[in-house]
Amino acid sequence: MKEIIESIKEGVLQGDREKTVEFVENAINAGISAEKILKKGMMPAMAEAGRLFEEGEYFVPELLVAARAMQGGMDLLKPLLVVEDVEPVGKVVLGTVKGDLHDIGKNLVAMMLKGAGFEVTDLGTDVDAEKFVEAVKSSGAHVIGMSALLTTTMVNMPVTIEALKTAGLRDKVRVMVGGAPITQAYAEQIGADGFAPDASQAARLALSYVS
Ligand code: B1M
Repeated sequence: MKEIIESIKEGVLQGDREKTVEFVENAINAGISAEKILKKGMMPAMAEAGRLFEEGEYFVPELLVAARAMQGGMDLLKPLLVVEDVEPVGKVVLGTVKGDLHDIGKNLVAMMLKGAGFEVTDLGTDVDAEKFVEAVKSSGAHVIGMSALLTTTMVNMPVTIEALKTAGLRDKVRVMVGGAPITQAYAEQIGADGFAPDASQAARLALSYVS
């Protein structure tokens, strides 16, 4: 099993989408759980890519191909993590905040939420406050989830919270935030209802809002 997991890491780090998909397929066929493939293989590989970027060994193009390889693997894991065709336990509007194009973590959160039985409206990346507010209005969401990966874009989270207040929606929806630079203290500071450090805890937090 260790070898298969190592090959997945290598596939992502080399930005080889085809190989990554092949290695993930091998792992699934070998009976390794989707969660293990993600947590032991793909996520550590992205963390390593980030470290290499910080050290100046990787540049944006390397990060981009690594992200594409990761996404290829995630597409295979999706059906294993998501429960289809069941009555939703609640509705979540999800997006990466304005100015921010990182979506791997947000996509994982979407998968886990769907796996937990939520109907998810995924607004994608670079989502401004108005778009979040409109989506909450039109979907009647119980929870809004905002993701940010940059210290320069996390400041757009409180902007959305203010816009929800202005629209008279703040009391109707729970606000959940996450992403690498986000902490519990920051969530409290900006008046969010909760923070989750990873995708599975995000799903657990959202469930606590609807149960
Ligand atoms: Co960017 N990038 N990037 N990048 N990138 C980081 C975030 C960075 C830390 C790298 C570094 O310097 N070490 C750094 C940010 C520094 C800072 O702000 N302090 C950085 C930078 C600087 C940049 C650019 C500015 C680089 C440039 O152009 N010079 C640029 C900005 C573009 C923009 O957004 N406007 C940029 C671009 C990119 C790419 C496009 C090349 C690519 C993104 C591709 C994509 O997402 N489709 C990319 C990548 C891949 C990364 C790193 C390497 C990996 C991010 C990732 O996908 N991690 C990242 C370094 C790192 O994080 N180690 C980095 C894997 C993912 C599973 O984890 O997203 O943290 P994460 O999600 C976690 C949790 O955070 C949590 O759950 C997930 C795990 O279960 N979570 C939530 C996430 N959202 C949540 C929401 C929730 C709850 C939990 O509730 C709603």
